[in-house]
Amino acid sequence: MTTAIQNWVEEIAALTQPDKIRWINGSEQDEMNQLLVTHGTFTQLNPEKRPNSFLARTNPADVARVEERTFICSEREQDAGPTNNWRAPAEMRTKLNSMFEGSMRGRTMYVIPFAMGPIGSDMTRYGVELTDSAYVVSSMMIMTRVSDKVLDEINNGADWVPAVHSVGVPLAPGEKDVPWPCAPEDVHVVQFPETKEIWSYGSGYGGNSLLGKKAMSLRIGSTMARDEGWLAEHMLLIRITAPTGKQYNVAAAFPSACGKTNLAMLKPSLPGYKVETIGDDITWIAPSKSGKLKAINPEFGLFGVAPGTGPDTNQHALDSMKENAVFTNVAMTDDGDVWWEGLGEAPDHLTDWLGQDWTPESETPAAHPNSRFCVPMSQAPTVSPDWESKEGFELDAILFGGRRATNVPLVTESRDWNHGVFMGATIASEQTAAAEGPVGQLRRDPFAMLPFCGYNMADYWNHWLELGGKLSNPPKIFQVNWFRKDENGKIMWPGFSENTRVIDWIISRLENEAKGEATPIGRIPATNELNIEGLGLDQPTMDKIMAVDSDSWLAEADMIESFFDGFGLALPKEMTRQLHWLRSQLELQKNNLVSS
Ligand code: OXD
Ligand code: MN
Repeated sequence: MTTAIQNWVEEIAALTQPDKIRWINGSEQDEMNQLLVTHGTFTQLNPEKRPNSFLARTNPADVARVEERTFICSEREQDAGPTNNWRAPAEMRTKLNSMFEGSMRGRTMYVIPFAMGPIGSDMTRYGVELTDSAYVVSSMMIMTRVSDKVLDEINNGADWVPAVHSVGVPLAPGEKDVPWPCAPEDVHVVQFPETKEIWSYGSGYGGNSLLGKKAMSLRIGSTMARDEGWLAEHMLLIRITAPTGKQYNVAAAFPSACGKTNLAMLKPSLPGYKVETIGDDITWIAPSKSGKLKAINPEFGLFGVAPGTGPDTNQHALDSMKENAVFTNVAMTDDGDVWWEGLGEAPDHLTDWLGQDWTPESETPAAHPNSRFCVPMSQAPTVSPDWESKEGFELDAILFGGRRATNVPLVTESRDWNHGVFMGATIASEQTAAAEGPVGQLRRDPFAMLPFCGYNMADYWNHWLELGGKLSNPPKIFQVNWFRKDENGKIMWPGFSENTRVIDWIISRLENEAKGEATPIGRIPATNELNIEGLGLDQPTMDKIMAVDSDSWLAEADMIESFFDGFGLALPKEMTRQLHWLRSQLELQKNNLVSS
């Protein structure tokens, strides 16, 4: 055992004062699940319907990531940038010390050694999470590779990220625990980028407590990536086989709850296509020897949004959760199975996510809008046989998307890498239930990384620009939007499986077969280039789906400018240049002059 880890465990135990310390080696899944059932945190689902699967109901105040309580504590405020909550490290340490003092009293502190990425890959990074929550132990065993081998790697000199988590509810001797202990008033999710440390307090919800995921793989990950010359991204990763037999690796960044898992498990609607899942939420990307980018999924499981996942939207996801699944805040059927909005017709009676009776007449949803399923990646029927490849997958294309009712066409190809970075930097999306805050409001979510970038977002754009400049064969970058609405508020594009048609066009651009049509915002499919056969969409609707309206885009350019202004001098000049170019092209289009 490494002395460094041992010393750290003892130091945190001295601070948090748990009753017991338990080292986890990856073999404890069943034991933890049974413990959680006994404790009342888990309800075992009907084994005949869903073997070895469990439902957790959280405290109703602990259901999502809490962005206003997520902190980046870099030495200099400007290194956190205007999109992060910054606190001075010393001030935060004092606060954390008093919050964590005695916070594990009456509980067991679990020591979880975990790997993000296949153990032994040069792209993999290691971490150790200390937690007083058995729910976190059970979920970390699904979401990450928990193993003694991690300690061996660390013993052999690998770097590791220390992560401390407490639900923040110490127990007095003899005090009875509640099924879902948490301290919602005091939630803190804290990252120290310079020392690569994570501290999370007060929440058991996965996005705040499974520290290998957002905290390590994205917030600390992005700072490691900046320092070491790679990219840690909020992206899905898929391998597509085209009818020609040729394979393409594609990564795509969409904000939370905007369909990454659906695209990651796409059931192609066009004959001859096949999509294999490599990852659905996080992708780590590094330059390859051949001047391309190669990518891995550092995670080991899926932690997907349940509502909206149904036979028409994502049958593959449903197939992945037939057994060995942990559900959180979904509804329960009278025969002990799960249900959520979007799964099909509602049964006459359910127990809702709050544990109350529910009928189709009820006015509240049966499942919380951010309720989740958590299953091993290997259970996805679409999982690539190579998904654990240590070498990674060379990327052919990167997609950026968001949920946009207006302005943004179905698909747009960037002119080049730098323009692609501008596209990523200017993603906006209507807010969803994955984080606290008003659902539906448009917010800029650059690279879908707004809540996940561990340093100044403007420096992050610069890192992307610099990295791209070093690649001899960078992937092509596209923007997609499945969510454009007509004047009656109806989404015009059928989406889901039919997104294969967009992929089909993207591949024909990669092969230089389709020519596309240049617009001020990039290249869109020329009329007849997108295969819409059998969709029943008429040309006027397609025109609306693809339209690039000069006036609305000039207004969008103003919005982008005020967003960029917030970054002050840190904003890369290249971003301003791209914005000028966009405006000038829009003016040309508006005046009916030729655009490039
Ligand atoms: C997630 C999120 O849970 O992005 O993946 O919030
Ligand atoms: Mn996510």
